[in-house]
Amino acid sequence: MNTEFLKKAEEAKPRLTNKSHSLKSERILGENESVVYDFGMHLVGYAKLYCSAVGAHYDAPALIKVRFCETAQELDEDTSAYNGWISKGWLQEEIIRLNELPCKYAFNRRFAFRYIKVEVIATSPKFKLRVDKIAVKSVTSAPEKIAVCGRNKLEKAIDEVALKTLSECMQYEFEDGPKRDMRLWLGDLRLQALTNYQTYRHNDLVKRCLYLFAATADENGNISQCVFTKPEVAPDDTSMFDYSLLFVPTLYDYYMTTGDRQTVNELLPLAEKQIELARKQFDGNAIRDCDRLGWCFLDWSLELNKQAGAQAVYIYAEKALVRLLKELNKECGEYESDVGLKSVKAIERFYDKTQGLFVSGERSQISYATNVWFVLAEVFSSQENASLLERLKNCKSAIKPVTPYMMHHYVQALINSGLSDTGRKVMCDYWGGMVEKGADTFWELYNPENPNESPYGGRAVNSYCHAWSCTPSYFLRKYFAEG
Ligand code: RAM
Repeated sequence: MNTEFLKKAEEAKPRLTNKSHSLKSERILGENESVVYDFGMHLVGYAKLYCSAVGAHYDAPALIKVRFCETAQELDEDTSAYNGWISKGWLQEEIIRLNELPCKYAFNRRFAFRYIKVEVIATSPKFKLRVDKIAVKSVTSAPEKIAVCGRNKLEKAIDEVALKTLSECMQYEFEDGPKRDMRLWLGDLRLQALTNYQTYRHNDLVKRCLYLFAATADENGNISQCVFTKPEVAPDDTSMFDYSLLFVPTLYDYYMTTGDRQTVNELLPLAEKQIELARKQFDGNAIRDCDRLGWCFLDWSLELNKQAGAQAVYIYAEKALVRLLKELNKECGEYESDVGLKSVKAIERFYDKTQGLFVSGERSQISYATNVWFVLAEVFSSQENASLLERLKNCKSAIKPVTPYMMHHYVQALINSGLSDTGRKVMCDYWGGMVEKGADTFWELYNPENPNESPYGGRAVNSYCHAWSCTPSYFLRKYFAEG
């Protein structure tokens, strides 16, 4: 652990502000009866239940089950059927005994929710239970309010939900999702930072997160995919090819926004290190494939082959490094020539001239992920990229995005290729689809063709307020502000 960097991260730790919310109720619940409380908006915070016994003197503890749900659909989810590979521990439900009544029961876990469902499992024939009040203290490190933007009702609604999504994920760090995993991931951070620069401008929070990643890099300088901060700061023991590399453009964006030369000078060697380490994955100038799940992320589609997309992310990151070095008036010749070689090789190895699309892996798989990242990597001109994106749209077999993370990159690729209007429409259709389905905050996974999409083996653990889906607020301000 680099203690100097850790100290800098801790110095930039924000204060959380909190707000009180409460709901009163008269409902009296007998065994197997339940009630749902709707707070009318998504909240991240700490809840207290005020309960009392109704009837004769209570002669047994009341046994209740309390569920916290981010969306109305989640209320209908049969959580007992969830058997996926991500821990059941994330399910937001508790079975508790109220030993004395009346009582005030405070949950010590922080929850993310709009709805709270209270179900009585057992009382006794002598008494029933009344939940008199639920009080919630919600928390965030986002500054108060940002004016909503957009040229029509739908865009304004999308912006409002996106702003709320980002602010709910702004805690002591930029969390990926306040329901799960509640921690700092690099891919999410990059998009949160971009959106933050256009909205809340809490730039010290970005700085803190950059230092947290830097402090926890391993002895070779490799940056982990995510960082835990409780009980103390620690890196995850795994890294992903693309996420480590994305440290570079995240640092570049931070510098271009803040001009904070001191931070950037301190973190620059680590940015260079990510490029150096990523080179180990190459045979000459072409990247090797790898079948370990999660070696490179790109998107949460389990059938996606990551080989070619990984090379595109490498080129994208190395170009960001070249730009950053130029900004700092530092030598960048070696990176420039390397990125040239890797780009030529990428076209030779992965570009299928007949189809006019990039293909990946042994089976020459076509996907949005691969092609979009090559557009972002700018191995072709913007005009050529525009035609490539047109061919991609018409390619029926192309694997489509399943997360707002991948959709963000698709919209960005359209904008960069001079197809802003299409980008805006794609954004409105995709994020607007979630708004139409009642989203108060945007989701981790959204596949309009499959409402049950989940890479985890069940959507009960999906997060419905997820950092990487906040970027319409970035697009609307940066590219679509006028007109
Ligand atoms: C999910 C996390 C996070 C993402 C990783 C790759 O489990 O919630 O958002 O960055 O996957």
